[in-house]
Amino acid sequence: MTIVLSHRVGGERIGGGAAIESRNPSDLSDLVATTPEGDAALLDRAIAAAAAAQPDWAARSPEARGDILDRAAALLMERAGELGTLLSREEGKTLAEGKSEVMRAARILRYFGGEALRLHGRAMASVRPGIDVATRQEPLGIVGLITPWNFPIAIPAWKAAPALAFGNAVVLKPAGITPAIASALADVLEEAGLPPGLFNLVFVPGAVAGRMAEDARVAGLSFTGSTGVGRRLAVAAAAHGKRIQLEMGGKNPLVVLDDADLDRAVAVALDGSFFGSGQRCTASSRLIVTDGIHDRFVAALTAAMAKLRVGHALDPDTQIGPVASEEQRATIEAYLAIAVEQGGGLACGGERVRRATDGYFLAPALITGTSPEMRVNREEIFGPVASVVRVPDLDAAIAVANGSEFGLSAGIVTSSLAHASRFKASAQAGMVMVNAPTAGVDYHVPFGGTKASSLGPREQGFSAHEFYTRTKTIYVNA
Ligand code: UN1
Repeated sequence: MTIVLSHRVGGERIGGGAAIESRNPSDLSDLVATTPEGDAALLDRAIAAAAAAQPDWAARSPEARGDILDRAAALLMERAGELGTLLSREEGKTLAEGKSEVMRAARILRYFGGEALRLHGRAMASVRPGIDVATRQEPLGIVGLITPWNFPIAIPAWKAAPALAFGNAVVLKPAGITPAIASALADVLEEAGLPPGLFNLVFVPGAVAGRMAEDARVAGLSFTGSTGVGRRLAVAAAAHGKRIQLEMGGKNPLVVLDDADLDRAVAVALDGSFFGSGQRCTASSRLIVTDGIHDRFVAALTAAMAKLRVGHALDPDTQIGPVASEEQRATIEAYLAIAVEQGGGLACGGERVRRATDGYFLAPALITGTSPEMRVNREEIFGPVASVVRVPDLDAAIAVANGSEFGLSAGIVTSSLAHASRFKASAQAGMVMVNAPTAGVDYHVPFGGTKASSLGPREQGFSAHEFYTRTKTIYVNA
C-alpha cells in the first residue's frame, strides 16, 4: 500500500503526494510513499505558522507541554510494531532495528516530557549588596530542524522533543527518502494534542530548507547530515547571527589490542561496523588492530561476517538489510574500488547479493592491509565497510585513531584497565566506548563529537537545553 503524504503547516495538510516517490530499498517494486515537493513559499508559510503559535506554547506550564510529549510517547509505543515495520520498509534497517528505533523515539519523547519540568536557573547573591541575581532559561523561539534518513524517527524526535518541551516551535525538513516515518511523528504529536503550528513538517529540497539559516524569524538551526552541507549552513547561520547545532560525519576508530578477548572484539566490531548496514555516523569504520592479535582477529571477523544474513529488511531472519538507496550503493562501490586501487585487500564482501526481490543488498566488506592515508580511512563511506589498519602497539593505535579530521566516537577493546584509561584520556572524540561498539548511544546523556564531526552545543539528554534555550540573567534590587 502506497501512503500519500502531505506537508503539515499550521495544523493543515497541504499538497498530496505526487512529486516524489519513495521506494522500499529491499524491494524496488514496492512504492512506499508519494510526497509533494514544497518551495520557498511553503517554507515561508511554515515559519509564519510557527511564529504565530510559539508565544502561547511558551506561556503554557511546562507540565502541560510535558503531558503532550508523554501522550505522543505512549502512542508511538502502542504503534511500535506497525511503525517499526513502516520504518524498515522505507529505510531498509531490519525489523528489529526498526521497532527498536520507534521505541527509542517514544522514550526520547517521554524523557523530555519530564525534562520540561527540570529546566532550572540559578539564584545567586550579586557582587553588589542588596541585589539578587538569578538566571532563567527561556525558549529560543522558532527552531529549524534538518534530519537524515538513517535514523528517520529517532533523530527528528531527539531534536523536536527538547525543542517543544522547552517552549519552542519547530519546522522540520526530513530526509527525502524517509518521509513517511517522519509524518508518523507529526501524527502522534497532533493526536496527543499538540496545538497547530508548533510542529511543521515540510518536504522541500535541501537548498530551500537552507533558507532557514537566513530567515530572521528562525532563531536556531539543528542539522544532522554530511560535513559539507553542515559547514555551508554554519556559514549562512553565522552571517545571520543564528545559533547552530551540527552533527556531521564520522570516521570512528575501534582499537583492538592484543589483550582483548577475541570473541568480544569480533562481536563489538560486527555490531559497530555492519549493523544498520554501517549507515550510522557512529559506525566503526576503522579497525585499528595491534600485531599480536591482528591475524586471529581478521580471520575470526571474516568468518563471522560470512555468516551474517543479508536480505529483505522485513524478513525476520535478516541481520543486515539493504543499503538505503541506489546513490548509497554507488558511493560504497566506488569506495571499494578506490580501496583496492590504493593497495587495500578485499578480505571479504563488497559484492551485490541477489535475493527474491530487487533491492540494494550488499555483502558487508572488510578491507585489510590499509594505511591511514588511504581515502577509505579518511573519508566517511556510510555503508557496511570497515578497513583494518595494523599497528605495533597502543601508542601507535592512539596516533592512528586521532589522525582523522573527524572525532565523533572512538572505541577500544581491551582487558586492561590501564590501557582503557590511557585511551579514554587521549582519544580525540566526543564519545569513548570501552569494550562496546562505537555506535548505539543512550538518549539521556550528551551526544556529539569534536573536530569536523560536530559544531555547537551537544544534543540529547541533560545537555539538550543548551541549544534549545537561552539564558536570561535578572537583577532585582529589593
Ligand atoms: C547511535 O549510534 O545510536 O546519524 C546513534 C547518526 C547519528 C546517530 C547515531 N547521529 O548515525
